[in-house]
Amino acid sequence: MTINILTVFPEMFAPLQSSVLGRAASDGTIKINLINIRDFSASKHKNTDDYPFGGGAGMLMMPQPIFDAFASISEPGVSIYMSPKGKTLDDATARELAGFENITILCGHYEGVDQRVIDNLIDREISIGDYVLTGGELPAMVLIDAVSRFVGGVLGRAESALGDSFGDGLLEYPQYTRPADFRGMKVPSVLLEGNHALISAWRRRQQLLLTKRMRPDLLEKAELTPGERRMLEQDDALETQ
Ligand code: 4G3
Repeated sequence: MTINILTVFPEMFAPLQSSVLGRAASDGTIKINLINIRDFSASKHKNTDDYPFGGGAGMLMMPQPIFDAFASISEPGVSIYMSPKGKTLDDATARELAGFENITILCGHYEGVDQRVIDNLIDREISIGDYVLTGGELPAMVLIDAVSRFVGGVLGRAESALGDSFGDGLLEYPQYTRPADFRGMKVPSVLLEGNHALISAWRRRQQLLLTKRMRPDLLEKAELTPGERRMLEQDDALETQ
């Protein structure tokens, strides 16, 4: 997958060279193509922003440098603007975007971009949550990380995205590693006894109880058996562990 990123701060994307995404970039599984919008400014002082028509606080990114930067991309694929007005990123959107061979992400700064950019160049507006940041760069990195996990060859067997949280619409069960007793804090005994049917049942129950306690909204969409729905109705089942 090729990910084109249009930004005035390409240096902010250094974290993509680390860890799992750094490996995916090094071995060519994911190609990151950073495009500095400022390089396309036609003005003497290489400006990329200007005052909004009609007045108001702050600055807007001008259309010309963004249109010219976009036109320099040979295969933009699906184009995305990171925006507080966008559809909130979720697991399903990340999986869907992982199916594209090319994506192009526009990062806005100041108070955003001229509306003609969005109307003429952008396929989808995506938000990472209901808050405003100083730029779209951190949201773009969040999107890239979430999408990359579903691109074939990015995660190894140990990191597999298949069985993890949200795949089944539920929160992940609690996990423990050695020692079995750390300063008197004990690992639940069922996990030490080697009965895999009991372990699976315990983990499923933990997922259900934790999701009901922390994110009851997720239970509406999750696939639960009638027995599981009944179990969650009982008030005395609400205590986890
Ligand atoms: C205001 C995206 C700010 C308008 C971008 C762009 C948060 C998100 C910006 C605009 C951002 C988000 C840049 N902040 N919630 N800042 O995904 O069009």
